[in-house]
Amino acid sequence: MAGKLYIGTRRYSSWSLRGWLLVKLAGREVEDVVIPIQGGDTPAVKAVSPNGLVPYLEHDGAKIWESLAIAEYCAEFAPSLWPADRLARAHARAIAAEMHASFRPLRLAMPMNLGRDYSGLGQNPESLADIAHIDNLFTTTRATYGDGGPYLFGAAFNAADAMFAPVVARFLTYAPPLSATTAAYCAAVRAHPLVSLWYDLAAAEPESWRLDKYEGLK
Ligand SMILES: N[C@@H](CCC(=O)N[C@@H](CS)C(=O)NCC(=O)O)C(=O)O
Repeated sequence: MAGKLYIGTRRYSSWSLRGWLLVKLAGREVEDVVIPIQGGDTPAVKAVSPNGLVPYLEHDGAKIWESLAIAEYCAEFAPSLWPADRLARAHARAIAAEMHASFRPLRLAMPMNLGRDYSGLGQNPESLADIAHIDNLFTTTRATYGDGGPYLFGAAFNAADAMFAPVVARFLTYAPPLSATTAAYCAAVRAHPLVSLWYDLAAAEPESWRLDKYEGLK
């Protein structure tokens, strides 16, 4: 093992899912260190991570925090994490960066929970505006670059898909209104072997890691 990837409770930690997917897609052999999070200010996270957040990757002497920086680091080993075509690559980076910087109303209204069916919950004008915007991003990206496969840029599940995978997870848990294209994309992401593995590992986590604030939402 050439290092460690610190991640939070898989059931809840959306940013950890991004980092973990990126590291796995890049074929980096690191130990996964799962820290049960308390949904902010977890002392065990603060003790290891430079920004007090997960994911945090230590690999072969490099120390990388922030999921988008992890994406770029992983792409140094696996350049196909970004599309080969210049225009497609620019678009992939733009939507990944937008994901990293935005959509706070959606994230607040629909916290990731991989073990619940919260169909119909979390819809307010701001979260619905985020969802409509993301639906449009998915639809236009698929229409422009997605030929030849089910993912945003076609056959390969890449860094942009990894950045949006936790949004897909929210769409599956909260079932907001979605276009047919986005619903099909969500099904493809959920069926990806690494996403499936993450869901299985989340389902196997101890019940004692569950947090009241994310369970029993109404
Ligand atoms: N901008 C950061 C966000 C990371 C983040 O907010 N991680 C959350 C978990 S999803 C966290 O570490 N929270 C601290 C805690 O729960 O103690 C990134 O892109 O990696």
